[in-house]
Amino acid sequence: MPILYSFRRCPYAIRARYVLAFLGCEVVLREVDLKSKPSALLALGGRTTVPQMLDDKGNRYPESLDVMFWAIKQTIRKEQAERLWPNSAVRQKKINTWIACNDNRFKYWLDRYKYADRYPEKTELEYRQNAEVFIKRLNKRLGKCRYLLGDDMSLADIAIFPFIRQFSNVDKSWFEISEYDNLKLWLDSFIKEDFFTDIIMKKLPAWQNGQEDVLFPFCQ
Ligand SMILES: N[C@@H](CCC(=O)N[C@@H](CS)C(=O)NCC(=O)O)C(=O)O
Repeated sequence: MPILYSFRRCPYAIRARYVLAFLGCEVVLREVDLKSKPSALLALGGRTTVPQMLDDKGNRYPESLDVMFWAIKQTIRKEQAERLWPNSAVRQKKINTWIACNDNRFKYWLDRYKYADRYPEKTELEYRQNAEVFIKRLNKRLGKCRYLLGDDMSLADIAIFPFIRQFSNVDKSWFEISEYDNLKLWLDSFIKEDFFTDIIMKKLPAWQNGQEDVLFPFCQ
């Protein structure tokens, strides 16, 4: 069975676990303590960020998107996979563009907004305002349709919502009264579900070498 190194609160790991669970792809889950990474992960060499997956042939999937696309390819839930990653070059390009904006631009400002004290060049408010450029785009788009690409949830939604969850948690009371109502509804449609709280975000102790395997998704 594939092995997934993961960290519960990491937004990249959340999106990888979400797609795996949504598409019913079973893996052995190893919760990593980022301050003391297990030697089995370090021994892989090179990139040791999480999420990181090894399939049963020993192939390595070092990034969250690699894991998500592995699940799309492996799953027997072909219809659901096709909705997440439609067989249309135009739609795939749109998904990639949304994800690139999130990963390459929004994440930069999000990190600074979250840890404004570590980046004294600007104020927390300025960092938030920079992050809000993407927030506004999302909110506008979600005023037109339920998900970023239309009526169906796609890989773009799953790849992005964990980062918006982080954004909303920096100043919860501000976010709650903010003008971003479409975004709030969309975010809640992910994070208020039992699927999210009980399966994706289930708490686990850090993995110890030799312990019994923890199979993920837990149960559906
Ligand atoms: N581009 C990577 C980013 C993964 C990443 O940065 N993960 C963080 C946790 S949220 C991590 O492993 N940090 C520990 C480290 O950098 O050593 C992906 O998509 O998987």
